[in-house]
Amino acid sequence: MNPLAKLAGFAVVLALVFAGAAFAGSRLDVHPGRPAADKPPHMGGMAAATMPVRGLAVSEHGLTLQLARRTAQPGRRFELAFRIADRRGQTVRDFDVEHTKRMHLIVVRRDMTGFQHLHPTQRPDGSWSVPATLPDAGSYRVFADFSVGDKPYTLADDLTVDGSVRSQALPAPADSAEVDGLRVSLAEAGKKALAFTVTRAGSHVAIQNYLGAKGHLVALREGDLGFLHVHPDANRLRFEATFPTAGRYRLFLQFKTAEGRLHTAAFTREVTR
Ligand SMILES: [Cu+2]
Repeated sequence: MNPLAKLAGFAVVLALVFAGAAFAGSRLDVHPGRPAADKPPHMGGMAAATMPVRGLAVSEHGLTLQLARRTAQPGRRFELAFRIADRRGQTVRDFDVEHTKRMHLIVVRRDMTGFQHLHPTQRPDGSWSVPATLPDAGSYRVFADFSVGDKPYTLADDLTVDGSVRSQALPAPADSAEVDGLRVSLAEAGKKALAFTVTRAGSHVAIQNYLGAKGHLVALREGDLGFLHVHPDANRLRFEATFPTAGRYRLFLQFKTAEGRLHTAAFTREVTR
């Protein structure tokens, strides 16, 4: 969308907000003039285009994620296939290598359980496919994270697993997590960076490279599952991540220990302003 269209759209939204406020004011005795004094938060510096949140849309900047199917059976292995289409509907074939892969696929249920990080293989027609099993029923978010022409994209769509759903509340915020007998702790947690340490029974555990860095981190915002853009550090288990808003985020940290096993530790992080 060009900036003018975006601005026009925003003006319409504002008009609707104010009309709604005026209407609410007439019934609820709220001063209709009040909301105008407070600018919407995203007008205060960071334009929508530069927000470090992606993964909210199926289509962005001319590219569209097209899942081959949007339903699956619980516990039954299936081919999770998709393609990336350009503006003319053609399948995109050329992808940049990012974190040693040309396509990263993140699958997580809407309640942020059942996290999976998959690397699909590209088929001769340019589409992608990976075998997947989703053990539990529910609505899943599927994020395709890739780069085309040096431009990063995270496009997402929903995939539903039929059956009765037992959704789980987001775990309380914590500074450490236990996984596979390891303790993973947040050593540094600022607004722009996160660093972790890994120990076993109090002793430091050596980790080896995973996807060209010391680890891989996916951070999702509670509510809309907004996908944060995160930069890994080549030498340490440290990531540059900017949290765009106050609120709770779920962090999925993946790293490989010396024996080659991949571990995923999940944390809830509360960000205040
Ligand atoms: Cu990946």
